[in-house]
Amino acid sequence: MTTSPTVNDPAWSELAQRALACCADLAACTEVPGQITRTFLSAPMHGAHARLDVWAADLGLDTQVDAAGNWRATRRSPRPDARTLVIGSHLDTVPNAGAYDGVLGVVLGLSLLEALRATPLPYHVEVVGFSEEEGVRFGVPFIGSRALIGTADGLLQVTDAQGKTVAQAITDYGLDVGTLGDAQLSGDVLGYLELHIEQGPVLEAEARPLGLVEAIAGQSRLSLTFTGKANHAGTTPMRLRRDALTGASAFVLAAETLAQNTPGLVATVGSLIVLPGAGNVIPGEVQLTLDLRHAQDEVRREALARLLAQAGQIAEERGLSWTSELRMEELATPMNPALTALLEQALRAEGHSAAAVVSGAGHDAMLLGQVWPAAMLFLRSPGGLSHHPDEAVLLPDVEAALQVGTRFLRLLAEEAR
Ligand code: HGY
Ligand code: MN
Ligand code: MN
Repeated sequence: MTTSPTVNDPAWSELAQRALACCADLAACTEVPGQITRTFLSAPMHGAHARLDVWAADLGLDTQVDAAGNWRATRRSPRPDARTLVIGSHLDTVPNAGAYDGVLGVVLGLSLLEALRATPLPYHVEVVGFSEEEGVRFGVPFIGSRALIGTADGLLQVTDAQGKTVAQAITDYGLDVGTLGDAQLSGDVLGYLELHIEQGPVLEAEARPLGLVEAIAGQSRLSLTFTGKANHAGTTPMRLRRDALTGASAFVLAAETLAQNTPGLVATVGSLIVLPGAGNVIPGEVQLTLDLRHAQDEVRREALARLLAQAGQIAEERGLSWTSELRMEELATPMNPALTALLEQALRAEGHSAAAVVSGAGHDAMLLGQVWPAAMLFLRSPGGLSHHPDEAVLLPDVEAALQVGTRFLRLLAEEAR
């Protein structure tokens, strides 16, 4: 493509098809054959990086993998004092994931540079594929984007289910954890743009291909343990039991009830481990996770306080002990007004609604947005489905995102001149 395609130019469709083909290609980089599962610095991530390197090389980009495992490709501006626009998303996935959550945002960053291949820009562009946003392997999300804002050091000793630390995972991948500081974005960052599937039902319900993100909901992620007494399932009368699972179940339902009765609050217990886990043994211990989110931090924090009080009450009534650990809290993050206004201008210029949406899903933009101006563009999620192998995206919506994204980069170039 020598110049940017015009609106109905079939080149947009070709570019969008190439992006989707690249997502399909990356889906093959998995820990579990037949599924898409790619966690922090697992072996298949090497394959994902290698595939992206091929496209980046074709675009003449310099690529590297930083000490946090982030894949990074830079297109340098001819302007010596240029600032840097970062375009990115994450390359890790949840277990048995879809092919677009995170990955699409990295690939579309390259697609936008392809669309503007012949257009000199007054700013550098760095496309980043973050190494860990989901928090699956270590129970702590955003390791990759924390490294870019310089706050990943405190995570190096966190351990995974096998007792391996983040630092060891970095070393095992072939990276030098001693250079983690070099991963931090230095210099003059113009801002951060993330394109991502909505992962929810709003755009589809409003028959819109794209959405302008105004803010990202805050979230609390905890692990809780309820401890009772394992005993014989056949000989122990009900009145003498201290069943950790029935207690944990009461807590799970309490979380659901609170969220159902609090507008805008979502509460999820996504993982629950029952020990010792035998059918004829009364559960002695249950370990579970709690994911709590809301667009207003005070509502989320108050809900969390109420749930922890209920956990204590449930435990007391049932003769259980319990512990809880806050694994992560991210505050609700408004997107940057100026950068978002430019994205809104690009949406309108391309004939799209610019009605804003709040993201219930967390994104790397929550971290980058703490330090630099951040903006997000959503693509419609058919069926509102995500974190599921049937997660999808529509070719025309990808074309629309490329047209709006290219327009945004041009508008930003005019501002940056
Ligand atoms: O869980 C989330 O909010 C995101 O998909 N990591
Ligand atoms: Mn996700
Ligand atoms: Mn994501």
